Amino acid sequence: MINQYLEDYYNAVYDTNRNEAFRVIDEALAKGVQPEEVVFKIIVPAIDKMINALTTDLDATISQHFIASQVAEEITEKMLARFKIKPGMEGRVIIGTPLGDFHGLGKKIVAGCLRANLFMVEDIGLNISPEVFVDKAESFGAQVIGISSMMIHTATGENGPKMVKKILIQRGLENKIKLVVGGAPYRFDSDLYKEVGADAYADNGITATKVIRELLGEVKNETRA
Ligand code: B12
Repeated sequence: MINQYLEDYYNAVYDTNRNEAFRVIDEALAKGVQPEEVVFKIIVPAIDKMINALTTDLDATISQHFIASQVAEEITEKMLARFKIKPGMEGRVIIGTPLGDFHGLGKKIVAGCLRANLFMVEDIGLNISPEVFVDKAESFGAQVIGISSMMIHTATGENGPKMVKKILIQRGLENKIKLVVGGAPYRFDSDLYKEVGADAYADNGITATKVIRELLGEVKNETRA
């Protein structure tokens, strides 16, 4: 039954038909599908499928991905409120784009995937200065800062991840708050994250969840030691 809903939901977002996507989810819930199942068995696999479609299907477009991520985020937020286990169990993450970078879609998808996997996520928006990244991480109690850079200069420049890392070190926070990066430049050079001082990198929302979970494990071990 769930696989049918997944297919219907995916087809709806693929056709950028928001109303139909919401209708499919409402019907699934009415037929007894649990909020957790909606997120993990419909929403997340549909995003995953859309990411694959973008790279393999020449007919898939960025606007389809955009609608898919917006709908996914809205539904995920509604479902999280109905989860039996409350969000935040996995840890706290802030995410944003660095100064000069207004590409917000990748960040939104990663935030949606993390929320769907029980992380407490604060999306701090676009064009964020290094100081604000660290200030917000401290005030939110985040163990991980995520920076999404879509352009080479915002990934490698002095006002991006490099400066965030420098500030973390200056404030003695580098073992308490880990830095993870993502976005187009890192997909072309999978070692670039090390050059910008990040602790890790991930190339999509699903792998981001895995990588951030590992970083949280490191923070817990280092805080215990
Ligand atoms: C859509 C787009 C735009 C839109 C952005 C709309 C929006 N609201 O986001 C608009 C039209 C506004 C735009 C503007 C510009 N763009 Co543009 N844009 C793109 C495009 C086509 C797609 C980016 C995108 O959304 N990808 C889809 C998302 C889902 O994929 P993703 O971002 O990679 O995210 C995934 C992973 O990377 C990962 N991830 C992403 N972030 C993070 C963060 C963390 C922490 C983790 C773990 C993982 C992770 O998970 C995500 C989900 O799967 C790219 C081309 C490309 N192929 O990337 C150019 C591109 C990024 N743009 C480019 C340029 C040059 C510009 C402009 C300067 C153009 C201009 N002359 O005005 C401006 C700059 C604006 C600015 N200052 O930011 C260049 C950058 C070139 C470079 N070498 O630096 C690119 C590569 C196009 C090109 N080939 O020239 N752009």
